[in-house]
Amino acid sequence: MKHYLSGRLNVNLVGLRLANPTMLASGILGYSAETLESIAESGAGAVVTKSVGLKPQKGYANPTVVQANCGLINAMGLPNSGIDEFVNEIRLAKTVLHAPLVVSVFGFSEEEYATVAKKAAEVGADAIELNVSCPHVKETGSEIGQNPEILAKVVWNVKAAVDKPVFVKLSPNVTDIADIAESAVKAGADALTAINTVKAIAIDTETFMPILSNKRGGLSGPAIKPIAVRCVYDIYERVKVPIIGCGGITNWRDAIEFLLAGASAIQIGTAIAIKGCNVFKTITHGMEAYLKRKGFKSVNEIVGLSHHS
Ligand code: RRO
Repeated sequence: MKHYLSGRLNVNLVGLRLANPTMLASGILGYSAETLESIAESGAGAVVTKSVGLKPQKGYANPTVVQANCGLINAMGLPNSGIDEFVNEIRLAKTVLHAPLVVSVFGFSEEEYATVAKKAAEVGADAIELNVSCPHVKETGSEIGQNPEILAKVVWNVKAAVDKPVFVKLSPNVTDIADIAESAVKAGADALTAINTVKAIAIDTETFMPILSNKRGGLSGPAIKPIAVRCVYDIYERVKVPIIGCGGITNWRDAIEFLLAGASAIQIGTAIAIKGCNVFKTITHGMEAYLKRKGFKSVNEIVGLSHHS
């Protein structure tokens, strides 16, 4: 792998070799092979696609995104081309990408999750990320991920269908995320991604109406970072599998904070919309300088350090 040089930032994430711990989060620019490759070229250690389901889906009407004070609220409604079309993009991505490709999948039943995951894995996905945490689409996403028994069935079915690592992306919109994490791990999850967006709403004071066409959406960006760090911290205390931190990371210090809380890698989404793709290089350079300054030879040495007082 071109970018995997032996160095301080190298990470082995359940067998996936990342040149550095930054990853493109699902949902941002993850529709085509071309954009996935340009993100990897910008310095991401791995990329995650937009979530794909069994059948094509248009998503919600506009407006689907609204800016909040410290982030974005979105309700896209899982727009996607369906897995039978998307396999072409996965195949193409595999021919051009120099970083691991993670395909995010969703379904409306445990069988659907397994079918989509199997098709993605068969055409070359290096890992599968299960979206069991989209906060605003009925009968999928967090309706699955908020229920430990249903979640376990989904994870179990997917694990039985694919021989690639399975990440489970968790919702913060639950009473105890560590309980949910434990259930996913017991069912076979190889790694956990924490977190998806936080349920939110924005109301237009002139029209008196919610701004998004779906009314409710998911909040991302700096506003949710402390929530996400707490979720990673709680999960790290409960389970042994690697955690991928996600939520409001915009600079190297945010990334380091997630690692200290227990994340082995981190995902970046909203910051790309705000700062552009350079954010990957800015963050990795900052992380490298920090590790050097603190005398660490590998980024892996600081994972979970805040738990060992
Ligand atoms: O498509 C969306 O509306 C969406 C998804 Br799949 C998700 O997982 N999280 C989110 O905030 N929006």
